[in-house]
Amino acid sequence: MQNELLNKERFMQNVKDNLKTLYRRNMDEANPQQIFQAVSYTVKDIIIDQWLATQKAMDEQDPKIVYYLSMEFLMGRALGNNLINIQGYKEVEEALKDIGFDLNVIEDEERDWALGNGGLGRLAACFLDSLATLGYPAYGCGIRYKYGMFRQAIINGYQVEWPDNWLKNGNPFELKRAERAKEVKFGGYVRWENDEHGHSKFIHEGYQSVLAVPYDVPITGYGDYNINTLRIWDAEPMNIFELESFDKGDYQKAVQEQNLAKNLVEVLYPNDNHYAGKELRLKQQYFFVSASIQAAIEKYKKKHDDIRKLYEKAVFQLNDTHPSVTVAELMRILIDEEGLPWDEAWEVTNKTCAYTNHTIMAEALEKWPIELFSRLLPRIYQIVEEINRRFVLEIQKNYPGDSKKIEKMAIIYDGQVKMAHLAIAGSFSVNGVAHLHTEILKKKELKDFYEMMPLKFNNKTNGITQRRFLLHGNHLLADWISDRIGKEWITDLTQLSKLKVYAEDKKAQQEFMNIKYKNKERVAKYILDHNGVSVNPRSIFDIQVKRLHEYKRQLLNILHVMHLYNVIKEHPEMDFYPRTFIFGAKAAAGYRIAKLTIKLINAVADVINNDKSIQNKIKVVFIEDYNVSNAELLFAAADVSEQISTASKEASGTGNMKFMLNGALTIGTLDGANVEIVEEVGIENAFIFGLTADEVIQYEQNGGYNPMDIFNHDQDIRKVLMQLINGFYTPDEPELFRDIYNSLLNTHSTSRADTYFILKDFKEYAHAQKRVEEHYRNQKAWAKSAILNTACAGKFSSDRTIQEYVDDIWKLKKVVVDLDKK
Ligand code: B1N
Repeated sequence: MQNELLNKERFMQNVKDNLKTLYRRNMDEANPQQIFQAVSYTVKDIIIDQWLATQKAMDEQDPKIVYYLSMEFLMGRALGNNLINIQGYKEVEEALKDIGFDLNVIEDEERDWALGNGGLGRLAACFLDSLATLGYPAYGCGIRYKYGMFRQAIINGYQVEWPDNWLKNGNPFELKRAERAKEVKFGGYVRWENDEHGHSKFIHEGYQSVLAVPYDVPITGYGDYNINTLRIWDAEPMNIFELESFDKGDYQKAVQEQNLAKNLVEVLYPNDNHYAGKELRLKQQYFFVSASIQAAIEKYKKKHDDIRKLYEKAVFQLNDTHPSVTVAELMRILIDEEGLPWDEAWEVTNKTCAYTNHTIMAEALEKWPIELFSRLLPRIYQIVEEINRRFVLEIQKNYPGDSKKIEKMAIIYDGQVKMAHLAIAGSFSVNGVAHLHTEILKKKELKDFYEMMPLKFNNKTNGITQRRFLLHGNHLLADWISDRIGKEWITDLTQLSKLKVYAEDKKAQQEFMNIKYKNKERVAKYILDHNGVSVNPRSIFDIQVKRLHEYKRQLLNILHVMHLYNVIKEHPEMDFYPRTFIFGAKAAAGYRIAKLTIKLINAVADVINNDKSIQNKIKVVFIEDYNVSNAELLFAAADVSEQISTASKEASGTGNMKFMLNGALTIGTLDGANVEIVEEVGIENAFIFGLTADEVIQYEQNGGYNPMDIFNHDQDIRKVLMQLINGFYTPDEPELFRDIYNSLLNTHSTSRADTYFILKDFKEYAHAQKRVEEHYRNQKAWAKSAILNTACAGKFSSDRTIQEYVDDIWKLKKVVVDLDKK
């Protein structure tokens, strides 16, 4: 085995032993779930030694640690990934095959760890993978939701949500650390008291407590022996015993605390790029932040007495504003518990916190009503008030007499606590997630902050881990690449540029397209099994998978499919290259128009897929329950990657990078990281269309545009739009898609017509799609572009992103792990 810790015979013996201890079964009596559990425990045993060795090395070397604070970690499955990272995948696959089991089937027994919504949560997971692989000391800090992202079923074309009871069969990789539990306090009131030296002190009383109990999960890095930790917090009641006796303690309070603990971590809020303002959400935020910061400080104090130097050993990276209450919680601990004066506490806080912004969507901005915030977190609110008072003085100093600046920049204004402003004021670094996004932050969204503190601002273009999204998700391509350029790309993705010499090589082109074909066959089978629809792997696989959101414009895609269908029906003789349009998307449970868009896609699919007259020229498929695991299959099988957001709205995107890495060509707008993708691969190897970010912003500042002009003058578009309201796709309910029609053409109380410029970009999109078809007809030209997409994806490794965070923000040193010392 490549990993000398792994010995095939010993590995299988351990699997057998685990089967016996866990289930009293022999191999030949075990079912796939039981094998999954037994194999996972065996892998965990191997990992544990390396984990301990890393812990020990950390203890000795006492390095600075990054704490990546995030409400979401969209991990996907652990088993396959861990086998890849400890370099034992192929060997375990063989060993299982010897006894008649398929590792793929065993992997499918694991539930996805869906502790996140979409890009933001998956980014956090990719970062953990890269941090461990590069050997940097890091903790992921999050919440152990009992129910993760809901599971989606499509019933009669509609999305139906099912609870994601992911822990039902237990989690073989987690470790409960009851001894590290922390108390977190909510509510109550605060009063002053003088201590023995006559200093005034805050006393917090009448609060409710919960016990935050950490579960540690090992994060394997590829190759070397570095194992980091993801620490996710569960909530338990503090005073469980009081419940059992009526005369002991405060029964009422005990019941309340019991309920608080039960509700706190029950479920992940299924909103992406949207803030709902729910009280429980703020509780979740403070809960995991307080527990994580307490644990970090406890760790620091084991080795150091001077809390004023905390920043030398710890940095708190805030994954968007969701954990930005960190700024105030750290101040609270430094002042109330560590006894620092305000100025010193503020200096420490400011040197320890850093903030990443992930979106400019106005509806995602977190603003808490003062009433709610101060009731839930009375002491934290006092501190925020004082931070705000001093920050406003700062603004006044910079802009004397300019009350507009205060209005725009204050942390507390208009009855609300603005979490982004708190995060910016309290951090030494503020970064965006792609070049264009950071420029928009500086010039528009956060302009005032940028002007007052330009040095804080920096860009860190997102990335993805090639270990999961190529090495694990696309074995065939991974092997093909390694055969040509060696295996270094696994930990240095820039090596892929060595593939450029194969772009025009006939044999290489053939092989590359054959691999794509095999991956398309795999997805075709998945679609047949799950959707009962048969699709042709020789057709162009055109894929849009991501959360459903109006700004991502799945609607543009499906309206264009409707248009193509019209054209084919009108011109049956026309030459048309067969295409399979694949969608996958979850809509937030309360997002009406998004859910209606899912219904539209499925209604269109029903009609088109069953129309024999078009001879399978178009198929439309909606992948149910899009998640990290089926995403891995889809990226590997894509010819065309749909990245068609309204320019300026998608901060970065990361699916775009996963498709590119697997050799898909992008059809997209100049938005987010698409801009950088095109920079790397060349505009001739992508299909770029539509308004630019500057143009969109221009229109927005002038009150939009008039979609009616387009409706009146463009017959193709008019025909498609009329089909939304004439029952063409849903004869029983002709009015079903009226709201979509209205969103495109009518001005509403809440927004302009066609807020996302779908009709404005339609013609150019259709034209770009024609270019896709022409390009695909020339298989050599296509193969060349596809190879170049993979060859030019080197920049988009999260290893590169993490190295930039380390160099510019975190200033970490690698931990050297000596396995013999375990
Ligand atoms: O973060 C990703 C980016 O690649 C995407 O472009 C961006 O849309 C995504 C509130 C969010 N931004 N904001 C969120 C998620 C959950 C929530 O409750 C906002 N997600 C993104 C990684 O940078």
